[in-house]
Amino acid sequence: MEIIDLRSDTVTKPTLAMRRAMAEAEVGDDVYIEDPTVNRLQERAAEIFEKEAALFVPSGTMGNQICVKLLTRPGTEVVLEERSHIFNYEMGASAVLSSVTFRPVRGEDGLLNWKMVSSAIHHQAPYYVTKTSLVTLENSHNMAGGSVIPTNIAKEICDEAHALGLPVHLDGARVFNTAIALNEAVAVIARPFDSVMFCLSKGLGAPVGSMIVGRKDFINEARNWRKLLGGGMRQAGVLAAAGLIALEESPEVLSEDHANAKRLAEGLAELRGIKIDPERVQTNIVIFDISATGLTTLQLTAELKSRGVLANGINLREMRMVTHYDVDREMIDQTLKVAKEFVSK
Ligand code: TLP
Repeated sequence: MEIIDLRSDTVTKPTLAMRRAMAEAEVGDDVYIEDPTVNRLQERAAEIFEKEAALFVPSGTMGNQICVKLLTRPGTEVVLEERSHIFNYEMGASAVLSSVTFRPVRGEDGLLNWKMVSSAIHHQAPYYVTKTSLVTLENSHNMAGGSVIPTNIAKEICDEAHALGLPVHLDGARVFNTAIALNEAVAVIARPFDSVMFCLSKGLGAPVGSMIVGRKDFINEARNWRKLLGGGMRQAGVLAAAGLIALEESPEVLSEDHANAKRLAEGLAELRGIKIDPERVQTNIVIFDISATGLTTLQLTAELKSRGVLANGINLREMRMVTHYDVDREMIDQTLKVAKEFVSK
């Protein structure tokens, strides 16, 4: 049975070109900043994002957490969206590493605007109120169905936060998907942010790795923290080689994943009991409510799995399916066929 894995775009396997590049990669010791392939990847990332410098890190989580560490002070608060990855899926790392608390805000479809953010910021509050030190945004927003923040709204949040002396970090794990959806360069999306983390290992298809981009002094500090966290990776050029291919070649094919996600959402919307508005699917993530089917997400996950389709529930009501380059259009149609068997029309 062919397995259709829609659990995440993290499941993508490296392409043949990536594997070849990995085999042939020129390497050195990256802790000495002597791995030519890692250095090249970092230079290219900085160039593409039009930032001063970049750092290759083992994971998106480490990238986000290093930025939170560098942009906050202990005993302060981070304002972010309620469903964001930094808040929900990073093991409370910001509490452990940065001694900060979170002030989550509910966005509309995951989207925050300045009014929502400003109402959560503690700026000129009395001394005994926990002060805000950082705002983070997530674009595209994973658990809000891959929704996208328009650049003017993100820019307003950044500009206003900066006017209060607050930095803004972007969790851009899927910022290349955002760029496709907005038809804008990632550099334009990244411009107003102090730091950006993006992942090579999601839709871009690299086996391992994420990047932080920002100012040179910031990246130098980030390198210290990467080492402290055990992320000094020595001959990491074998990974960076795949990352370079992901960075150069994958962005242009992401639109196929978006078309597949749209098709999937449209098909699911026709099934009785499934609630999803395909119009809201802007990138490669499809989140749908199955509560009216009478099934729990645990039950549907098991049923789909028994027919070769892997997907995850994100709670008892909602399932998430993520498209990526190892899933083609036929597999989407097969997924819909399988779903129809369990959910009456
Ligand atoms: N997301 C994973 C899970 O952890 C939920 C997934 O399957 O989508 N920011 C965002 C927005 C993410 O979606 C993720 C991973 C990360 C950061 C962390 O990246 P990694 O997994 O490399 O630490």
